[in-house]
Amino acid sequence: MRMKARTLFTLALLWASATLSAQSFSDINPTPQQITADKAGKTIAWPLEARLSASSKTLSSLAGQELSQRVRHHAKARTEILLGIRGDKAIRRYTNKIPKHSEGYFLSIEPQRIVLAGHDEAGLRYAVRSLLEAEHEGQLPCGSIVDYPDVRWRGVVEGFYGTPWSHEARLSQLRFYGRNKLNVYIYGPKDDPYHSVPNWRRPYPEVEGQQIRTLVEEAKRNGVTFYWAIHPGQDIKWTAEDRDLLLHKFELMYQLGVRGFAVFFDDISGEGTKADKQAELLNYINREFVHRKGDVAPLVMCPTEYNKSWSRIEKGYLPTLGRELDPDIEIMWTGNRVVACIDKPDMQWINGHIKRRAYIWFNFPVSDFVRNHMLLGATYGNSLEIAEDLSGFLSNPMEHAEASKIALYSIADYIWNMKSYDSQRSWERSIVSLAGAQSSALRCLAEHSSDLGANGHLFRREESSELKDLLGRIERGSEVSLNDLRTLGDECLKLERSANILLSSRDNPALIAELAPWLRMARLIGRYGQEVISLEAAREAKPKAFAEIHAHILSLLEQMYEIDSSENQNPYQPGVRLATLRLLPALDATFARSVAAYNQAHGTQLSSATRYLPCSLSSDVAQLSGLALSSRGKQITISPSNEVIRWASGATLELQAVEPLELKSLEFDLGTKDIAPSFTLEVEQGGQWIALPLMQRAGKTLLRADIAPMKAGRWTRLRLRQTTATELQVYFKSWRLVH
Ligand code: 14T
Repeated sequence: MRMKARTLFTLALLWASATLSAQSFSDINPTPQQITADKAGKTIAWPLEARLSASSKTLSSLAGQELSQRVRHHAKARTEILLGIRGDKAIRRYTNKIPKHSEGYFLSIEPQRIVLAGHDEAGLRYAVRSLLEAEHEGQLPCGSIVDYPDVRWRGVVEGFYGTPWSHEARLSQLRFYGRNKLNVYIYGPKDDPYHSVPNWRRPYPEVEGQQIRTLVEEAKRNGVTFYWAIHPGQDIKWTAEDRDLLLHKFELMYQLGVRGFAVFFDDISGEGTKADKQAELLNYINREFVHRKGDVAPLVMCPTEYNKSWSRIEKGYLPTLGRELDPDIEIMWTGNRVVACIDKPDMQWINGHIKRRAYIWFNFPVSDFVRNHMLLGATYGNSLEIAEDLSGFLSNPMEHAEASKIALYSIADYIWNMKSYDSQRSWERSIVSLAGAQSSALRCLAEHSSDLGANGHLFRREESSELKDLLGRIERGSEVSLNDLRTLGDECLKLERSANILLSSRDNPALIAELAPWLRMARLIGRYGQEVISLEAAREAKPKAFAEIHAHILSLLEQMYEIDSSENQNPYQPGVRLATLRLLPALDATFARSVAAYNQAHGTQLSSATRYLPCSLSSDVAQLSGLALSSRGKQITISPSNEVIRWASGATLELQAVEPLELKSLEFDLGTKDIAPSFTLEVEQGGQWIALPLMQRAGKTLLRADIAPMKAGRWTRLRLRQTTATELQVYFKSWRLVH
């Protein structure tokens, strides 16, 4: 009995010290496959004086140079560092410890000897990276690591619409990829005219060309393959002339140093979408360019049907690519939808059709369809069982490069080691790694800035999850105690403080510049929340103070409106949104209830209007039902969708007014000519539906309502119905109603 207790005690001690030192390896991102921490928790001081032992080839490699810069070489030093790749003399004794995986490595840290042994050059670089990342406050933990990636190609595709990243932002990204063991960056911003229409055939101007050369060099220094993508499908002709122009452009990019090429056929219509023509062109490029050069990475293509919801297998597009494209050409895929998490059945489905493992284009944290949101939340939802099913996994990020690093850090973690991926832990670490001393402030902002709000892709994220129950109860108005309100108040104070702290921090100016509009909004939300709680407390205790707090709240709401209508004014989703999923609804509900109770008790008519929407949207067309409504003054707009809308016969889009509204004008654009006869527009007035004719000019896509049949007066419901006998495919480019 006694023996047993003592053994248990010793085991517990051993375990405690093992986890202690394992924790110091926890700074390494991505999470290594296998860590054996020193049982006694030994550490050694770093940086250190050491005897470096490696071939001259290894010493002059990227890994060798990076390490030599960090250690003082001394022939009589106590610690030796052995460095090499499989087969090298310096590390021969450790050969059987090196995992047989490309990019794999073995790293061992002991007081007398540090071993860095790569399966190949990339592996050795990663061994060095892990060693440098393991350092914690001047100490290196002792122990060993066996490590390799689950997936061959890991990285980022700059593939969003909107302002492309700046040159500086890209340089910073490439270094970040190096640190986090990402190995691909695809350059393909939709709004670069030399990537897509109209200039894909033309060479870059001198300055842009030189910048690309610089990026390629930086990528190389960081072990990242720089891919340059072309997006020719909108106006390509399937002629020898266009084929040669495309190859010539690739040749020019090759001369700038580019050694990875991609061709994107996404988001196009017409002639460019033909699978057999695409395959013919790609195979030609593959054989006549990629193979001939010999030093170019595998060709990557993005198909036109790049997600399951858009695929019409019966029409043969994907099967044709699967059959005809050379097997060494990678095919991109976004999953079951344009914006989706990847699941196992989806992978099996697509891999079967394309006869190879898909190369995932993960549309997160891209925000080009919800530009008023900043996506700072955890990366979760991708299957942890698909390592074997994919050949690559790339994230399409936000146009906010620094802020995207929260998600990119976790994507690097996930894709390297799926079995160990813990989205919450990874998110916490990403914030510490990005914000250092300010991480608790950034964490607080990120906690309330992660959902996308209503959107056409129906992709949503958790938000304010730590206070989820509380905020839900408050919003519903059930069982709210004083303590609950105090918790809410504390969180709002923390949000205000965090926003202010970040706004005046100087550590990462690029990050703060991106976040600034959201930070200015966040501090108002924080203040608003605190005042809402003061208001509730004052309702019975200090009715005199109530009016003053109420006036302050109205002023705060006005300032919020001011930011939302003056900052981030892009034409798609202008404005600044955060905390919209749970925090603001809870605060608004509390405010409304306090004011109502006060008005009742005092016979007053104080207002409790907050972010008031004069009507709501509903639709049995799935792609429309998620679209966001917004209201500015007398104007109601619906945010556009980029998707092809499949509008079933008889299906409607309906607006319901909260209170009867006037109708001064209505214009909308379904991106389709001669479509007016296929729809009817009706308004409800006093229980009667009245048809309003739709007008459309020849050759134009804009539709306008003729409001003449509407009798003087207001409407409560307004609906647009598709009246042909079959499903129609249209777009939803704009909607503007003035009341
Ligand atoms: F190529 C793709 F895999 C892809 O996702 N293409 C675009 C991408 O550039 C964009 O950033 C992303 C998110 O908005 O989605 C694709 O863009 C779309 C999506 C649509 F549903 C463009 C048109 C659409 F109809």
